Amino acid sequence: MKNDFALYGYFRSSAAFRARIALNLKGIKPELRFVHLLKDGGQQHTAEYKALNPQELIPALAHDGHLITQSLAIIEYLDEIVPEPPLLPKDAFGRARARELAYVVACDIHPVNNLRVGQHLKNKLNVSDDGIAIWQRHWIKVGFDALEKMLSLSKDTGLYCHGDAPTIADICLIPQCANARRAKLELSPWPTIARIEAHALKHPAFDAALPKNQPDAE
Ligand SMILES: N[C@@H](CCC(=O)N[C@@H](CS)C(=O)NCC(=O)O)C(=O)O
Repeated sequence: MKNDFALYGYFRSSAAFRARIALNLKGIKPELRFVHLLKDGGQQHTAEYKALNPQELIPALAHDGHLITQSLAIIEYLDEIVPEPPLLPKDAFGRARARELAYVVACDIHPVNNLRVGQHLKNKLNVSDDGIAIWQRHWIKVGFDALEKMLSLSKDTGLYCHGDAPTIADICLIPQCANARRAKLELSPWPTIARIEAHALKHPAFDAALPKNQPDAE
């Protein structure tokens, strides 16, 4: 395997945070290419970056002449080329459950709270900053209420979302916890989520991926 990884990211981006955790768990140290999502009107919108990712979103991972976008695709790609430690459970039901939990965050909570959604609400629909904050907190609450039940009622939940080792579910959940705090939500209404976050952040792969620990952190 060629060791020529480069990650396009931004310290605050929770989707890039997911990719950073997966890379850390696999022991891969990519070259970091910073895409500031606010500076210059958003560097994700430059012609140079648009040519790489027509979606104008981060993260993107360059490896061995390929460019992969979408954090979930990046995570599963890394898991295939570097199988240990696995990011998905060994059994089919376990894999389905870990993906199910991951998708609650990545497909249902995060997309409606993305930067471009907030910008559209503000610039085109005249929603105030307070209105956008209410919107964001609402969708996090809806998702976390469901996730809390899915986690607390299942015997498959362990120290992490599924069992006692980190999976794709934790890789999505922990960055979303950081987003919740940025939206001024405490995690106390969701004790299982809070417990899993506290445990995960003791793992160096999660801690090193935190926004505050990135070289471009402001
Ligand atoms: N589904 C995508 C979402 C990527 C995404 O939304 N990234 C955000 C940062 S967390 C972004 O680049 N936002 C830029 C914008 O909204 O203009 C993934 O999982 O990679």
